[in-house]
Amino acid sequence: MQTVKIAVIAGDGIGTEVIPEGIRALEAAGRQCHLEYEWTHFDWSCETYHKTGRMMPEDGLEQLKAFDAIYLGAVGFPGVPDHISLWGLLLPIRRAFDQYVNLRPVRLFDGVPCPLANKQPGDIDFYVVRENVEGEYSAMGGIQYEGTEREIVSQQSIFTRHGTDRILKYAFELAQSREKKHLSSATKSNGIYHSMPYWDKRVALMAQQYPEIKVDQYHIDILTANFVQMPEHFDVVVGSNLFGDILSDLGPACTGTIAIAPSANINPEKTFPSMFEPVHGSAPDIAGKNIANPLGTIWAGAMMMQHLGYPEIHDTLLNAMESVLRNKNSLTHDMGGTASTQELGAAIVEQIHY
Ligand code: GGG
Repeated sequence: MQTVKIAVIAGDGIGTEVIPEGIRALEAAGRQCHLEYEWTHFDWSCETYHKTGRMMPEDGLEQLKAFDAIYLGAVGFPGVPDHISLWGLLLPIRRAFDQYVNLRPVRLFDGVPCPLANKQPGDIDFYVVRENVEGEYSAMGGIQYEGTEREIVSQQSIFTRHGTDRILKYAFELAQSREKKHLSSATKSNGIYHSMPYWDKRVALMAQQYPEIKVDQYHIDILTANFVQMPEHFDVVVGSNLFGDILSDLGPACTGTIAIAPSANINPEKTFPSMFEPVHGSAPDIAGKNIANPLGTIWAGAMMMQHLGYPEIHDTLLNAMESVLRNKNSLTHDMGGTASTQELGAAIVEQIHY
């Protein structure tokens, strides 16, 4: 028996409800492949912040280094400003462990009601590749004349050549591995003077190394319109930290629900543990009601196993998801059903054993 060591941070809100279902599904799929998990739970969250003034202990990142991967639910809860909860937990992990790729698949599944007209499963199947450690997510800048009429706030975005080129390379390689071989890049270079024309220039330069790939360079505004009007057009979409984040909520919303969407924060060199989470946040409005959809977390778990070298566990989980989604009785309310979080989780486990 092989064992993988996973650090679990369920976090806040519905994070604490969906993570147990993810673990249940991973256990069931792992058993079939003679794999064991060693789960170590960390109660780092906004509640911890209230008690200790920190989202995680001072040596939190050091503790996480010992694991093969990190499985995270969600962070953020009313009472703790969002920038404190993100900069106290999620963002330091992404940055310290150089998880510079945020890979977010978008797929329309049979059985999930699609809000767009005339779309069939298979029509929507693409990846958003989000730069994950620099760009607009920066703590650089500041406030002056605070509290006065002259108050000035500035916020800097950071785009390094190293950081831009490595995420573009990942996206080009991914596009190269796919049938359509089509890469779309998101910027706003008519309005954002320095960083976005720079990104466009690096895309055009790298495109020369990948002559088989069709490359489209979009402004983010028309790109979002195209996501809604013709999502079947896309294959691999690459964007900065902020644009990638926005696109990877919009994409799954076009497939019926963002709750199904996974997010893999990857350190491709495997120098550090990578982190896997659902795209969705802690959703305080539905927390405690047992109605959260656990599929984003289960799919994130599948991506974790793919990353750790167990593609058969990934496929088992994805096949189970595909089968369960065809049964309306198993769907949670965001997908038009009435099943609870645990009922949908149980349906996945049952399907794996089937
Ligand atoms: N699933 C983790 C979570 O809570 N995500 C919500 C969120 O706002 N994440 C910010 C980000 O991905 O940059």
